[in-house]
Amino acid sequence: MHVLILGGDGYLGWPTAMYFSSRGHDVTVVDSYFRRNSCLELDVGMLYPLPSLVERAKIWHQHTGKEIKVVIGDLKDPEILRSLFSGTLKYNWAIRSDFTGIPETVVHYAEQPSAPYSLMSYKSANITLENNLLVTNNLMFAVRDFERDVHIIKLGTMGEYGTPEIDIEEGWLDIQHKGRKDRFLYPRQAGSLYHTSKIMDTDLMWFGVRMWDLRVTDLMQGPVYGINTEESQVDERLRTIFNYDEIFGTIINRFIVQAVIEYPLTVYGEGGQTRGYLNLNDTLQCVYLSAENKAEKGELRIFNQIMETFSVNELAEKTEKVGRKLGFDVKIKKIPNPRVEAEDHYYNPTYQGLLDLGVKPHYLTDEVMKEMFQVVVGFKENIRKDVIFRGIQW
Ligand code: USQ
Repeated sequence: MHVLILGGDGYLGWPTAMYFSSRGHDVTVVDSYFRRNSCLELDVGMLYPLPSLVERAKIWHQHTGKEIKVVIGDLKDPEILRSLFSGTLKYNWAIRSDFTGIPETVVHYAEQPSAPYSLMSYKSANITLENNLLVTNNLMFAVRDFERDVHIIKLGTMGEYGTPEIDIEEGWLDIQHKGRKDRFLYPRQAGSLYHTSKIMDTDLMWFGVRMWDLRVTDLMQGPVYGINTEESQVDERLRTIFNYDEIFGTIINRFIVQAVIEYPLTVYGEGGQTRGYLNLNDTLQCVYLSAENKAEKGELRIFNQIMETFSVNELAEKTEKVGRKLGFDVKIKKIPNPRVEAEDHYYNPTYQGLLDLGVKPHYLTDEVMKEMFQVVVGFKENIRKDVIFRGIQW
């Protein structure tokens, strides 16, 4: 299979590229370096330095003999996106620089992924909306114009649903109204502008499916945690980008870093906020199995991509327990919630579709947390306290 990974430099993109490549597929990654550049601009630091995308592809090739082709470009520009389908693209790195051809599968991660970033200011809100919607729209039109059979796997987010008082279904809801029935997208009501941009993406894709019979899988993913994957064991320079700051870090990764430097765990508000979580290794399985089992033509297939649910308090207690066993003086501190979100709410999402496809979940066990602690401890000297909490208000 020829797989195009948009956003191939990111936390999920790079591990996905190696995962497909190690299983024998032709992989091309595209990235604008938005995340790296933003980390520099906002001065938020990273746990460890990261080779460039081209360097990573070269390291991967040295160890495995496999080629991941690299394109550095901004997919907001429709011509750049279209060049990936027309063959007029310029690879920044490839062993064989001939065009691999129109991809069978496009994995679309090329989005501004941070809720706090989207609410820093009207400018960052505009950057989020502009990037996320234009890239998605450019992709939809490229597929419409060049090859409608391409399977688009788009990363959505569980946050699109918000925290409704009823069970969350996998994407769709059957509605009975005045004696008649129909099936609609499950109601969406996001808690940040980033999450709102993902709702708009879903709507774009749903439009493309209805108008042009596109094949789309939307993976409604919860916050991901983890550092190592099987492929990154080959060489530690192949590890994914790892942020622990307030803007780009997600909660479990942040809590482990905080515990290592004995910074009181930043529980926002009452800590009853409950979300569905999954291990980085499970993201890879989910995307891979979705690619192997395509959506039908004219189908918007939606899976809820989570493996278990936790409240913020439960995550803090788990981190405290494992950290204490490892000898860290872990403390928990409730701080006024900078976000506008329910802190005590009903949460009962369904997540069966990906398990039915064959995903074997990795759960957040003490052992899994311990392994993360061990990696983080190795970079303890790099951890900056000043980026952990700056208090970006909604
Ligand atoms: N939280 C804390 N303390 C912290 C950080 C977060 O209490 O130090 C709380 C937040 O208030 C929130 C929950 O933990 O209730 C999750 O926050 P998060 O920052 O880990 O995740 P979120 O902002 O929701 O976004 C992340 C990813 C995003 C993805 C989303 C999935 O950045 O790309 O789409 O998780 S979901 O949350 O299901 O929408």
